[in-house]
Amino acid sequence: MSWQATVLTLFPEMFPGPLGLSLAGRALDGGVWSCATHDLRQHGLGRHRAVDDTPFGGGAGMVIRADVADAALSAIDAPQDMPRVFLTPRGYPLRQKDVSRYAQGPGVVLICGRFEGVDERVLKAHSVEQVSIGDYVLSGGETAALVLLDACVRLLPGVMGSDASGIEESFSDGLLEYPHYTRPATWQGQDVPEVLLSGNHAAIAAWRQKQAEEITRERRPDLWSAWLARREKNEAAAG
Ligand code: 6GU
Repeated sequence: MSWQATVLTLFPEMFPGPLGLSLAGRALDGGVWSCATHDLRQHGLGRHRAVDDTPFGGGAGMVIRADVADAALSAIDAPQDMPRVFLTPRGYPLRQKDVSRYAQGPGVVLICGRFEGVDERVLKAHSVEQVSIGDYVLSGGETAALVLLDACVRLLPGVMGSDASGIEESFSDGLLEYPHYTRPATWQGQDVPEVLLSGNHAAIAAWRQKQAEEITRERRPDLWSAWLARREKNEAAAG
């Protein structure tokens, strides 16, 4: 049984988009995963197939109607244990652990909103998780859905080379990665850090660890604090 993505959207032609190319595209062609779309408009009401309406309480924008979203969610053929995920800037932040959980399951049903969002009642009724991919606003959930799918598909068995698990670990240990260099050893007057040419594997590992720590402290104080706290806890536990 292959991993199954089902996407509810007003723009089905946006899928698989860039995920039809490269590694994800090869895995799609090879049947490792599938990507089905359902056009929300098919469940729209009246001559204009309206999917949205004005918000109760007033305010700007439009909201996707509960009855329309419910009809779309009820029409899809996905097992009950498959997560339903609504992509919204109001959601819980998407983390690697969430991606890993999705990738390990049978697949995901993704709901892409436009406008101001979807009536909250239908999200509750269908136990829909709400997820955001970062602190900026996109014009719709579709590009966020593509990001989520990319992150999941690369974890599916056979999609990436054997180095995939290593790349994963380096992020899930809580630090950003150290910088990389290749030939030429001198380029426009800049030398590669000498230790990397030394052949001293212990010294290289120590240099990379220090770089990872410094870069994390500088760029991501949030990750750095969490990493420090975890290290202290581990040291306490080790006695
Ligand atoms: Cl999931 N959707 C939209 N529209 N904007 C976002 C987002 C999602 N995550 C961050 N910004």
